[in-house]
Amino acid sequence: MPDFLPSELVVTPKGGVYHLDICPDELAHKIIIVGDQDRVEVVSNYFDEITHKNQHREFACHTGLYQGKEISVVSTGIGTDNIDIVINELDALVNIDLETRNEKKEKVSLEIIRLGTCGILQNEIPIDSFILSTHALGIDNVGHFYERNVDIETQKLEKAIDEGVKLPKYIKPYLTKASEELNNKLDSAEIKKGITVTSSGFYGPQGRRLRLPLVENEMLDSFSDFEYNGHYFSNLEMECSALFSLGSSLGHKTTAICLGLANRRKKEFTKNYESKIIELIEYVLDKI
Ligand code: R1P
Ligand code: URA
Repeated sequence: MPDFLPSELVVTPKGGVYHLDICPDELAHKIIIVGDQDRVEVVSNYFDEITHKNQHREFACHTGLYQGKEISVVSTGIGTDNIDIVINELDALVNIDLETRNEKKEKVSLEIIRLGTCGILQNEIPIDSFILSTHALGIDNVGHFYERNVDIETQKLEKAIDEGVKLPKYIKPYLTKASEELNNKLDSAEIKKGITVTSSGFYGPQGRRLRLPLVENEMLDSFSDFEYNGHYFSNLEMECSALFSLGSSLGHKTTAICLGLANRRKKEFTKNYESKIIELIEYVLDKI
């Protein structure tokens, strides 16, 4: 019997993975993931050559060459529920033989960089900054469905956060670390760094109140005020926790660099999205 039966690992008629509908030979091992499907083409316009293009649902994938580097850019849509699908299917493409349905003996470690947008949690970080995640704190629940392997330092930081931040009582946060190797490639003097909060929504779960009252009104301030051994919360978005948690458990290198659109403390929103996202794309393509 194969390792993975058809109900667990769905393979499409063309031999691709179920939601992404990409085949193994269509994916590079260096991958940029973006939330917005329209951002895929903005990135691949920089490629010297495009070797593969497809889209199924919100998952668009363009693979090509950029200055001799083979890169795929894949859209994830919004949220950690989509990241669960994208990371499992990217891993299956390289580490499971889709024809025999057996796990491969030799494993591939992908480099996966999220190029996204985010809200900012600190007065000192201006809107339009580029923010590199050192860790992600999930206040979603995707990471809780999988066994996690967390190093001692991250466990200590997770405990300090558990004791130091105010969350609705039914939320159990989980902390994971970004790849230091990828962060070293992406870092420079102009880049801000910190812990990224990953929420399960854009409004209430990120402390935004429109017409519905929230059960916890101090959450955002308690993130902004938290500090432990030089670690602080820099930004807030909707994908990093599951990306880092599932990605690292599967043996891949994962990180995220995001454009800060909204400063939630200063109540400011950018007017420069179009030009700044282009700057971020050029920055990432040159660094990876
Ligand atoms: C919310 O507007 C979306 O924007 C951010 C959030 O994580 C969420 O996906 O990232 P992207 O711009 O990459 O989608
Ligand atoms: N993306 C988010 O998830 N939150 C923001 O405030 C801005 C972009």
